[in-house]
Amino acid sequence: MSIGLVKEVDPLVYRTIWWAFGHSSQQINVAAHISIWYAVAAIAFGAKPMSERVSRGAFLLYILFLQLASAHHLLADPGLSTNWKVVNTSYFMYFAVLASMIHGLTIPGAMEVAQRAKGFNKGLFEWLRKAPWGNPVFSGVFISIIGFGFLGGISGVMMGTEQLNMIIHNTIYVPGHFHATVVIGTTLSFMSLTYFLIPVLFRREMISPSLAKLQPYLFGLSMYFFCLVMMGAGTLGVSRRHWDMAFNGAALAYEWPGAAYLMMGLVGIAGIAAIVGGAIYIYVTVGSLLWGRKLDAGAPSAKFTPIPLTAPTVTAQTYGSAGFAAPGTFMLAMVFLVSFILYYFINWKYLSQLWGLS
Ligand SMILES: [Cu+2]
Repeated sequence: MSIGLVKEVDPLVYRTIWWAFGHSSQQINVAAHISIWYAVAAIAFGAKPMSERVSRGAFLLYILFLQLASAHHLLADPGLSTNWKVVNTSYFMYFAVLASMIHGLTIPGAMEVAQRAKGFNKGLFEWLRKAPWGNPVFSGVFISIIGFGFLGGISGVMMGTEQLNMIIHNTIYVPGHFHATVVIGTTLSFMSLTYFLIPVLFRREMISPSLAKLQPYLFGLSMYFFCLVMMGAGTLGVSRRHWDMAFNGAALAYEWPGAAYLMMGLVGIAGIAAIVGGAIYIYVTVGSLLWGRKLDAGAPSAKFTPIPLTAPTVTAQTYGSAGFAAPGTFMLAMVFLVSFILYYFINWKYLSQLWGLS
């Protein structure tokens, strides 16, 4: 524009290109954190993907369809047709959602198969109960998988539906959603992997194993709560990108229900708890790099990382039940499906009450 080649920029074209790059760049970290989940299944359990071909196919679906989800940023923009919005965000985007659900099924499924092969074969969930919950490499990733799927995934599909988007567009629900995908999904996964990398790559013993064990729980679970109350406040309509939700002193002030203020207060408290979790992470990791006992090449330390050995020596002859290799994971997937359907239809009901047609 300054050298006179372009006369004017159509804001809609600008926004479409902006989000085509802006949303797509988020997929780099999503692909990385999903890869970390696969890596940690192998590191903590010696697990292999249930079907490598299906997992590769899911990554291909990301490449083909995740970028189209960029359109969800434009759902409230005038000038784009409803058809264009719906085709992008409510048809093509679901192929990307399918990919995430495949990863979300096959990674815990691979963990279950590996655990069952080691003999943790009782009932639906012995494999999960006897998982190394004291190992931050595993606990962080598992908290990440559940939070990314249940909080980030379900809310993402709701938001991507053109009509339902009108309930929460540009409210504080939006940061509630993306803290579930990016902080619980990506940040927590990256944190978990560093607990493995510090002894293996940087050859240092962790300085404070008990703090390292606590950290994913404190950070992850406070972020669960943070996202839930933020999405709750957004459902009531609290706007984002404004320092004063009540617009005090404005000519058209708005009275929020008390619950909106309460939930925004809880966002602050949960945020402080998460910051403490983040500070512990920095202390443990940077501290281990600086002051952790040096591990000589090839010499394993008794304290290595807080990873207890989980594998019993006996290998089960058969495992699984009713024709399922991973029945516990299948059960978890059904819980996910029911939550998904309920939440989706509750929001349609809510929309119908906000916007009466008669
Ligand atoms: Cu986006």
